[in-house]
Amino acid sequence: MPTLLPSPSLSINKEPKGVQNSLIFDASFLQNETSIPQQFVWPEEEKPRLETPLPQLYVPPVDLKGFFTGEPAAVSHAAQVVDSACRKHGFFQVINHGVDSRLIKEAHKIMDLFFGMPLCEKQRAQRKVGEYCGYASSFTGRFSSKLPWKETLSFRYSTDPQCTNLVQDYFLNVMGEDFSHFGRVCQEYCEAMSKLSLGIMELLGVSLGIGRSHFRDFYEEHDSIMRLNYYPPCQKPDQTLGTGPHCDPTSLTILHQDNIGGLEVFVDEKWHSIAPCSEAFVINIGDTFMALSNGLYKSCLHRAVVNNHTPRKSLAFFLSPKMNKVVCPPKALVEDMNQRIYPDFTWARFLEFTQKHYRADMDTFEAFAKWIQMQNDRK
Ligand SMILES: O=C(O)CCC(=O)C(=O)O
Repeated sequence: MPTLLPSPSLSINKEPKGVQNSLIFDASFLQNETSIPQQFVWPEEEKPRLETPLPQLYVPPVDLKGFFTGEPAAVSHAAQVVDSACRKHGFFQVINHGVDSRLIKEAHKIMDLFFGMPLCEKQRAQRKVGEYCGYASSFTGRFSSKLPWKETLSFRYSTDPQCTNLVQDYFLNVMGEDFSHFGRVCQEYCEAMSKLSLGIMELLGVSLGIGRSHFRDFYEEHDSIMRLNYYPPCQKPDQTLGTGPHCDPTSLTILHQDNIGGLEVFVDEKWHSIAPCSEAFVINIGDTFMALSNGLYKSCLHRAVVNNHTPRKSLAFFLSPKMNKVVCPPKALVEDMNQRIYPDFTWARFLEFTQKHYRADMDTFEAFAKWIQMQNDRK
């Protein structure tokens, strides 16, 4: 096994005496390393099997144009396709979604610029401990393990009237004037995602038989997260993962992946790949919407693999309700045959829980319920 030696890729922070030295992921160097640090090597049973191509998951493309215009046959077809995909695994794709392809291309372009900068430049937006916004790459201590082979840049998008230029202002504050174009593109992209997510909420309302407005109204005000994922090449792609297996705790994810491929979904006890399609967004249901649909729609385990030749990019918009909104399924989805399975909760509480305790191999809501109980007992 390679030893973790100080190198240009792994800048050593000299911590105060008694605190473990830490090492930071610098893609510009690490992508050429043939022996990858132990912290990035995943256990045998979780490593991706790259020698044989995975079966492809059929993720039905849903044509949103007809749905948005309200053409009855198109509405009923879209609802039926979404319903069957969401009951099985929660993944589908949308095409003719109304998001300008020039905006998507521009977003990919500025990602290349950002992640292509030297590490010290990117670190101007460094994520602070306990926060979810900012630039993050793996931070390795001696005992860290199963680290993802990627860099990310995350920021908040909110519909709060006080936050009209939240994204743009964020970049202006942390990166300065030179990043005003970058901030504008990210702001515009989030606005497009916000609009699209509300359209998809209408579709989910129709597919669940409760009408267009219920979920749209629920999410009309939202407090969401945008994350740019950048996966540098890795010389040992069969030993590591770009994003480890996880379910999204949020409500709905809208993902745009470039044409490299790497997204995989765990369905019927097997990993399946999702072929990239630049005209489509991949949509998946998150844990919060699974609870809101009273378990009818599934939030499914997924991950991303890396390769040894080309960087891969994806843009993920995670729709979430306002922090204090109580997540409770509509009465029409609760009946004798389909009793309540999840407790009422606010997104703020669930977010806190997932940030502190999330593990891919646990039953999230069982653990969440125990955590709430424990906190109540302490009062
Ligand atoms: O990059 C991808 O394809 C998946 C990203 C993802 O699952 C995430 O950011 O949570």
